[in-house]
Amino acid sequence: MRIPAPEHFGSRLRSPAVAARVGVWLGAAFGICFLTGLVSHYAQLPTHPIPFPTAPSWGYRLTQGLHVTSGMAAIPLLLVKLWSVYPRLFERVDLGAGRRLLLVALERGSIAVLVASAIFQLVTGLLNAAQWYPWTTFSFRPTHYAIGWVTIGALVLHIAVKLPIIRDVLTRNIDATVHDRPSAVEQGTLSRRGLVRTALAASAVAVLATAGSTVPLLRKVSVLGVRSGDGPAGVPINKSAAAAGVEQTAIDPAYTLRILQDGQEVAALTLDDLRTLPQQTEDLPIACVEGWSATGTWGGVRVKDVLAAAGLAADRDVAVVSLQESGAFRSSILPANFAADDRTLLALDLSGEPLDIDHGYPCRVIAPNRPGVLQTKWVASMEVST
Ligand SMILES: Nc1nc2c(c(=O)[nH]1)N[C@H]1C(S)=C(S)[C@@H](COP(=O)(O)O)O[C@H]1N2
Ligand SMILES: [Mo]
Repeated sequence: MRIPAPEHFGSRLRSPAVAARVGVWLGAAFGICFLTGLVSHYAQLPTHPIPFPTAPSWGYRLTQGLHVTSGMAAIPLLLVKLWSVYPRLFERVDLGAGRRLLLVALERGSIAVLVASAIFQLVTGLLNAAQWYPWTTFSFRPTHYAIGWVTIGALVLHIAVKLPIIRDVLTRNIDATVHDRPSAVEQGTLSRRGLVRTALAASAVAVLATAGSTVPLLRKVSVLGVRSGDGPAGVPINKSAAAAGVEQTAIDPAYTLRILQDGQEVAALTLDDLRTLPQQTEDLPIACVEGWSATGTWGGVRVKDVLAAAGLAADRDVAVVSLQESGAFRSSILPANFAADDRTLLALDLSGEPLDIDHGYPCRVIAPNRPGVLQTKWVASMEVST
């Protein structure tokens, strides 16, 4: 088998003029994805050097919707961009003196890192949004976060290295032949402009196919956004009571919510006790890290009122633990500013009805601007440390 050389690739479509134009959109998608990813990561840290805000209540819904959607938008763009530059992979470089060797190694190495990390991010993100977790050897969030930095670093380096060419081709007509391979010839009927438009159209389709999981109006066209609107009271179910192994414990008539302070139980509240406390209603979204979100009308007791009923002030972080006995999402930390917020509820009702067991009966956490993964269901205890 013969290794191909760039001149074996004829199509004029494979040109820096195309790569740069698709690259502008791809860069924007990666930029949005990176920044919103930082927000999501920070929101999920157990402690916050700078408190994560509780307002606006829809903030995380917006940033995480953008995160998943911009990642989806990037997939077709990356494929077209890789296709357009792929012949360069086979370029033989005249290495010459040592300094040139170093430069070439750096350029190629940074592109290898960029391509590998970008593909890793899009594939793991896509699988996560599809709720398919084939990985058992690494945990998603820290890995996706770390590789996110690698990707953005390699991207900034790549743009800096290519800036002269990028500027040159973007200021010229897309059909100008500067920077083209000499072998590039017109083939077929698709024009460069047509290819760029096709890439953008494919990207728009990817957006529409995903965005319906957060934007109710798009639900019908969102073939990938299957989750929104499903589930009891129109709110999707992430993990069912059966999957969490709480079918018995959640409906146990002897259920009490345990309130602890430094490991000591200070109160045990029955469901009736919780119903006797002042009730609040709040419209708040569940915004899953996987990108889907849905607003519910939640009824229940303010967390600060629950703590007050046990004689505790809502001025510390609260550790919330579920009846669920194992699994990564069985507990969460409710930061002090969230515990103190008037809209943060220990929800008992959704849409005026007692919570469905799959939504967290007998009670669950619902707080504004909080990642769905931290909205702990089937709450067994809340603990304050002093
Ligand atoms: N105990 C427990 N609470 C949980 C989870 C879980 O697996 N176990 N999943 C979380 C995630 S990832 C999300 S998005 C929300 C979804 O809530 P819902 O199923 O009521 O829509 O619940 C959260 N609370
Ligand atoms: Mo989630």
